[in-house]
Amino acid sequence: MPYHEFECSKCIPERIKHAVDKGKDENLSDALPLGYLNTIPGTLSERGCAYCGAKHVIGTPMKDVIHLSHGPIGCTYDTWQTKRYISDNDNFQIKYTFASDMKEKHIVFGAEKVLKNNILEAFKAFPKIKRMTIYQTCASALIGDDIKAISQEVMDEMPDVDIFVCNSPGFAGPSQSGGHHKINIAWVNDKVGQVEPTITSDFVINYVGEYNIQGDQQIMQDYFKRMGIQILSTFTGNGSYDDLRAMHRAKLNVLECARSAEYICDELRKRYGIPRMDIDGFGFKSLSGSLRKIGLFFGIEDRAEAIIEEETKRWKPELDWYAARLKGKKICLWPGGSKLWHWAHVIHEEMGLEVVSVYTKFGHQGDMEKGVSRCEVGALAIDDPNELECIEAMYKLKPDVIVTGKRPGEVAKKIRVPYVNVHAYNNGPYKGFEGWVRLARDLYNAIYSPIHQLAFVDISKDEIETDKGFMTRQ
Ligand code: CFM
Repeated sequence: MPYHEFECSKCIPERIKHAVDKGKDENLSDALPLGYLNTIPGTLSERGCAYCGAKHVIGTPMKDVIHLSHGPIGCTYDTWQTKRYISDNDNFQIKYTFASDMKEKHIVFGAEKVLKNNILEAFKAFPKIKRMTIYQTCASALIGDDIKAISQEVMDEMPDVDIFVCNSPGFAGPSQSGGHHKINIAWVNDKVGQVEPTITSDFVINYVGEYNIQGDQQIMQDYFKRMGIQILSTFTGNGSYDDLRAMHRAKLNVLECARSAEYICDELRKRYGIPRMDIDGFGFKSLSGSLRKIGLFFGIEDRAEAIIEEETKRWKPELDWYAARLKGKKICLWPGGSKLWHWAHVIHEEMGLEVVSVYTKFGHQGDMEKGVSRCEVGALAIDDPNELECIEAMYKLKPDVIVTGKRPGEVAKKIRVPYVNVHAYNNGPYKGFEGWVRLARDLYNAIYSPIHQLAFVDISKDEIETDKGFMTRQ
């Protein structure tokens, strides 16, 4: 059913252009949904802000750093811990969160003094940590506090510390994607080139756009190491601040999430001549192709083939067990940006699921283009869907499972659609051969869990009465 016939599209007619039924929509069949525009006032978007994109997505996975927000406490609190980007540094970066705790009086009189005190206090409290990132927020940006000047003052007084400042307030873009861009550029401008690494291999890479959700990065790192590749830095999952200052010495940038980190790869290519290679760690087929590509680049294809063979032999039977049980089940995909197209085809080809919708919170036009071209005919594609659209679409599409984040996921559960958390994961990692099996297992557990029989709304019935008439199924 075309989206423009949805009841909720009548509330905000401008939203119609943000949705397409692939191959079924008479008015829009040749078009893509509009994407990466400012959120339409009145629609309750599920997007994050540019501060969140800079700090929460990209900055804070760095493991040996005090991450401090210069702003009200809520900004820090809301970006603390929810993504489970673990590290081998005793998870320092997710255990603690730091904020200058701006109050109304600071808005009037300025907060530079309070910021400096906070920086010194934080270093004093954790004397082994000598690196810090500071994130501007809307509040500190609007009053114009000069964070860089304060940081320089501290670095002059304490020569053994280094501080990175990210000026990406919440309003610096239509969504978290604006913050990805800002922090990519700030890092390459301010920090890359400051540390000279020890090179131990002929095959040296930066592994970029990978955030180590529940250990994703460590799984992939294992494959690279078995191929004899030296990983100079990881941007930024399980990443070390000083390793990331040495990114300019890699021979190749291996880029996983192009949506969030293509900017730094493109800059490293321009400034240091390092080529960019886009890869994909999700799904047996995509991952095998990616390892082959890297092998080919360095002339070590045989090492890649050996890993592919060993891992496939080990994990394929388990994947097939789940695929036999997932076959024909309907799935809604609602990630942020790049998982949309990383998953749109492999989840069907390798797990047998029917992809009935592809939504993106903040994907750009290119992300939607790739997602729509890879998913099946009839799938509903929506850019930046709001909660109402999501609920109505679930009533119409009748999915067996939705993969999304916490907020929409909890709503889905209430209408008896099981959800798997693809932002923080249920029981990841989901990358790598074994990770892909874990995702299949979590989808299987979600769909077949008997708990759903106890829910208070039965989505299999057509006459659902709610206080919102439009939720009644046709
Ligand atoms: Fe890249 Fe990400 Fe994603 Fe993203 Fe994200 Fe994420 Fe995501 Mo949540 S960097 S675009 S801003 S793959 S946090 S690890 S899961 S929305 S699809």
